[in-house]
Amino acid sequence: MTKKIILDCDPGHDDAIAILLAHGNPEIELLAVTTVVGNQTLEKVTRNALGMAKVANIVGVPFAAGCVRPLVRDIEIAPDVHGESGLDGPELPEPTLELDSRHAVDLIIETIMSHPPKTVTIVPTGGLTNIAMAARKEPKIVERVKEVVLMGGGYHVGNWSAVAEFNIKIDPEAAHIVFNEKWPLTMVGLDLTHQALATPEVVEKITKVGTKPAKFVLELLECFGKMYKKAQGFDYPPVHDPCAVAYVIDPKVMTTQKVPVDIELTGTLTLGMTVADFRNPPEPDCHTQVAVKLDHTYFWDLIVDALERIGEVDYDK
Ligand SMILES: [Ca+2]
Repeated sequence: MTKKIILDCDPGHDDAIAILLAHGNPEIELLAVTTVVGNQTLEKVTRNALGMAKVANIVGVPFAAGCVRPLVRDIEIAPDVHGESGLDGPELPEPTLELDSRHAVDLIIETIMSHPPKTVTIVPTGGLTNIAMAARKEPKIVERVKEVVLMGGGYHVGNWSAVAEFNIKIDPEAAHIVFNEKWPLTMVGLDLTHQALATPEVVEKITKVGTKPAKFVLELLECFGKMYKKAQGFDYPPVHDPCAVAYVIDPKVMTTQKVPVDIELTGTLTLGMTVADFRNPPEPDCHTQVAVKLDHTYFWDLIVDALERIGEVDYDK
């Protein structure tokens, strides 16, 4: 049984690698890729997603563009981490895949409702605007999905403020909706993704793959590494988004802990914080859990394996 996912993303260096992992891993059936404003404008991240389809030779999967701005707040983008294009570093090929004519929110709803109950997992790796809109437009999706496995938040650390992570902070109202709906939700936050460092050993393994898509990933990591060093002082870049996909492939790639999580909407210093309440054992109906500890070797081996399976793609042709 493959695991059917909708990847809702804002590529983004780490989103790009999440797309490659989802496409290359045999356990995953990629039903749709949807884009949302985040690391860059909707126009730029959508172009980047389509470019990644070309790099990985993804055909027959609908790609749709979603919300151009957060529900309430002004647009905040992250050029200091992802550059002006949203995917600075490698040269992105001209996309050939055509964008689906549907709005991402409609594609998400139609995809979930047209599959049997509890078979589709939503994997958001950007702000939660599209997912919140989908839950409001068609509330039946909440019972119908298998689960939501998102990259975002952090129960002990932030990156867009002292306590808030970018994906949550840019649209906290959307995050509030998504965390409070009763679907099973796994938060793969900074606590976990800061362990997913692209170390020299990782770079060496990817170099050995030797294909054009692998070289593309190396160029992504090189640029991402420089940006991360400058922006946040990391020696090696944390590659956040594929961690959420890896959890869907095999939950054993990380440990998790059940805990209630809510989103701060009114704090003056803490807006967008994912507030996890560890005081008591979770209630039996607790529907949220957080990712805690990553198996670093297993995680990167999944990425290398996906690249090997994708094989050579002469995407300039
Ligand atoms: Ca992202």
